Amino acid sequence: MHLYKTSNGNILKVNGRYYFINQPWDFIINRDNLIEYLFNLSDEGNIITEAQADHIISSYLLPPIGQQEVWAAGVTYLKSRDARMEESEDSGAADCYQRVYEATRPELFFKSLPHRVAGHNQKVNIRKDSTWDVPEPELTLFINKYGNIQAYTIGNDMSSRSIEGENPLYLPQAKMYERSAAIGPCLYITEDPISLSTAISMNIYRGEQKMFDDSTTLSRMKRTLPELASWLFKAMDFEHGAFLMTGTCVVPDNNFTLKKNDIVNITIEGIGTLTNTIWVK
Ligand code: DO4
Ligand code: MG
Repeated sequence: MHLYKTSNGNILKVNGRYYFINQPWDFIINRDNLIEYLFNLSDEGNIITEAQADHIISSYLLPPIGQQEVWAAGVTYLKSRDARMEESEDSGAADCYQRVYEATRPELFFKSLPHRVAGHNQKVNIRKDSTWDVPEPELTLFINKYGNIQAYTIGNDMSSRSIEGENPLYLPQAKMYERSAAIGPCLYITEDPISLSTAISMNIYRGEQKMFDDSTTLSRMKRTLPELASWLFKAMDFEHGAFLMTGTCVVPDNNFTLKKNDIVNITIEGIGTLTNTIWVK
């Protein structure tokens, strides 16, 4: 099932039917057995037509986040490890990416407060003091306050490769700035954990021209999703739950950098497509 947050209330899509859910977002999502709760709500529910749902979603959609922090994992795929090692060759720091890829403890970093997060069809930024910028398509987990994964969404971990490549200690500046994180378009809630054969793809358009198009599957991830969630919750409480981007596995060639007005589309099978336009901060 899919849960959309809008400024006109929340919309639940279950088995091709749409329900209007007028409860506060964090109250709905931050619980164990979210799927059961939503099934029960749809039983009692306020059913609406597909046309009504389409209108609300296309006019009033918000990122599917309340008071949660957004965190991110890094170097969880070989592809990401290799890209970081290449970009940090001159700084002499390539080795730290190799070591974190192999270590028991994953790389986890704070990404964004909710008010800086962009949603579907909104702008995300590249920094004007950066010369090499990429989007990072990432499966993103919603983990409730008990540390249990309850839902999935699509994340874009916008990153400056020039700033991180200069020195890994610049990671917070490469990764955290206004609208450097996007999530959406909705939460995807499933009975079973998401399948590792799920496809994740990204394309980038500059005007009519397709600049990049690639896809892979989640099976290439080095770590498990519960493992990443448990590291995040090891020494921190999240009263409202948290979002965790799980690392990138699709990286444009080294000669590619984003430009203003580029359009980035990230698709994860079963969840949908997250589209963002590039802007400059
Ligand atoms: O080490 C830097 C960040 C890595 C990252 O964001 C990723 O692998 O997705
Ligand atoms: Mg990333």
